[in-house]
Amino acid sequence: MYLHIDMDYFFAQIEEKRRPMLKDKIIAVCVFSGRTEDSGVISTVNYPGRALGIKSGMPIATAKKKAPPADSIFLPVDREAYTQASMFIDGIIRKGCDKVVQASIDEWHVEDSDAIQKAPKIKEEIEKKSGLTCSIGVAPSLLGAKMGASKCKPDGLLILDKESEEKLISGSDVEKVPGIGKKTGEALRALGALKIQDISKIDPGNLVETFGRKTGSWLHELSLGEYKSELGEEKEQEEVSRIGTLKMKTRDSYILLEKLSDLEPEAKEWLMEKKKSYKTLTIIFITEDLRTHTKSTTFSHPLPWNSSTEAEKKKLIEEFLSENPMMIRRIGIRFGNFLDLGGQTTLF
Ligand code: TTP
Ligand code: MG
Ligand code: MG
Repeated sequence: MYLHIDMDYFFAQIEEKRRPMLKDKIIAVCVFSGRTEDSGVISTVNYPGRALGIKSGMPIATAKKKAPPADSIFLPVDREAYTQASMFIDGIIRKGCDKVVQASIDEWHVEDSDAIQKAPKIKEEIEKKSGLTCSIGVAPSLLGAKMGASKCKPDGLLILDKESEEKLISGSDVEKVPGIGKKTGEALRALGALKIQDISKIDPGNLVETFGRKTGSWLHELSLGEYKSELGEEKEQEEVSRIGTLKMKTRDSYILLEKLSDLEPEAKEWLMEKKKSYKTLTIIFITEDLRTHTKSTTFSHPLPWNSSTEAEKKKLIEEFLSENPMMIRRIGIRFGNFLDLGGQTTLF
């Protein structure tokens, strides 16, 4: 059996947990682009906000028109906090199950013969330890588990057997099935298939001709109730970072550099363990208005984890200070663009 675990209104739920008084208010997490005060899009919103039609990807200005100002708060993304929460939850899931693939920042795929027993326990454990709710679908296929989780959101658990899985998928509107995008959905509708089960009436040859061999045969199988599942490959970590709060707001580059030196060894733990080198160094600045800014440099040659980057850090800090007049509240360091050092372990 497969499990699909997806956190509920993830970024907004983390913000809500930090500010329990706002629980019944509209909490929208925003990607501010900085061009004007309201330029940018909604990253996610809690359920009171969804009830008013606010959703991910919507321009912030449009969302603000839908939300009464007294009842709503628009916050900037705090990616570091969400990544930390995601890593913490990842640890809880891996402790309970063997075959786990993290599919996105708030989503996990699990294959487990004991899934039905484990699912409620994992859900409870996540909530107890992180204070956050998730929704879990359990089904004979990963597609069924995924659709089950969406169906029981928020704070739900839905266990499907073969029969109820097939009922859910075959009775679903075509565009509600993960993997069927807007274009494919429209083309299927044009061929007369509104629901997955209707696809079985389309000649398979016609499907292959319209959608290509891979998608065409996948759609045909889907309509017959054949759902193949693979957990897929786990994506390797692409970057590591640590961020810290300064004792006081500052623009003093010496203090900023000192804070970075504290954070750097923690950020590099994973690099060191995996003997990786990196090509990109990023400094993260969170200014007094709580907005996040970054400054990066990419080296022409990969640097081993233990090389010194004092000069580059200083340069990035000075560049930032010259462009932005605000005080800095938190600062962080990120390493990315990894390369294996292979046999060159003598470097250490
Ligand atoms: P989702 O799991 O798609 O959404 P969600 O967790 O906010 O809500 P749901 O309860 O329906 O699962 O995405 C996880 C996070 O990814 C989300 O909290 C914010 C971020 N995100 C964006 O930044 N932009 C987007 O367009 C989407 C869909 C998500
Ligand atoms: Mg989610
Ligand atoms: Mg998700």
